[in-house]
Amino acid sequence: MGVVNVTPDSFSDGGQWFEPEAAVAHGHELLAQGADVLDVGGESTRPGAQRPSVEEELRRVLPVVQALARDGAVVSVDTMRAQVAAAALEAGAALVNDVSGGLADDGMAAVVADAGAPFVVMHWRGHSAGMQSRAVYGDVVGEVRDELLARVEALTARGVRDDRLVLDPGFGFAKLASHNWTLLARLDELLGLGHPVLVGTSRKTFLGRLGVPEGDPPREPLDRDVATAATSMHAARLGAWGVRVHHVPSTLDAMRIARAIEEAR
Ligand code: PMM
Repeated sequence: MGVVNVTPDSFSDGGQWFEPEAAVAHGHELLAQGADVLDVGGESTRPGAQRPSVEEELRRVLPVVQALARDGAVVSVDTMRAQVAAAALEAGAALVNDVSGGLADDGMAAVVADAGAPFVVMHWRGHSAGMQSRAVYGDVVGEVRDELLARVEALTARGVRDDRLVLDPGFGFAKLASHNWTLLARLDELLGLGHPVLVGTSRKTFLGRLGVPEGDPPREPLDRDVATAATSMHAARLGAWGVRVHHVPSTLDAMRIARAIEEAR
């Protein structure tokens, strides 16, 4: 899954593809590089980011979803708002990716249930402002699993089909670096829940801290693609359904290596 952020302020690529034409061109570039799905989002979840209005979010994502879907791309819309999800599905999006797993907007369950669209349910403990104060776990894997399963139960009770749900541990969302590493190490426990799993580690801060002395700033987001390829390859080898990345060629190369090794066994 290649990321198309139509935002002025995303942490790793904010502003680069803010104009619809640039975002559409970037989507085409990701497809040419080998992405299977394009994830179009209009709201940055960076800690401290201001939420755009619904109108502004619609203005950002709809033309991009529409153009890419019309050109034959499988498009996912990255939104926490039911109204944006509904409009994007109408405009040709094939799936909805909600970092709040339906918690941020009570209307989301009905929209995805009615559309019968696949729905990515990410583990979430609240909006970005202050989310790191909620990064408190006894057993991070057990708690993420139980909280995701609670979402599955709530969503299926609202009419979303169980076989439409994709689970995502939500790397970096209310997680400290150690939580992210534990979730990666024990990803098999989430993969065993019977739902496809999406993994989004791309360019996240915990990767930027690798090999950097304590107290120094993390590496820049654009210098985290090799690390992203490595974590994505790990997830894919364990059986993840998808990996969400900004730089497709590096991760695809890692996937090819994983496959070549597998085939040579
Ligand atoms: N991470 C970001 C945004 N959307 N969606 C899913 N399903 N999983 C993620 O880990 C995730 C996401 C972080 O923001 P970015 O687009 O700026 O990388």
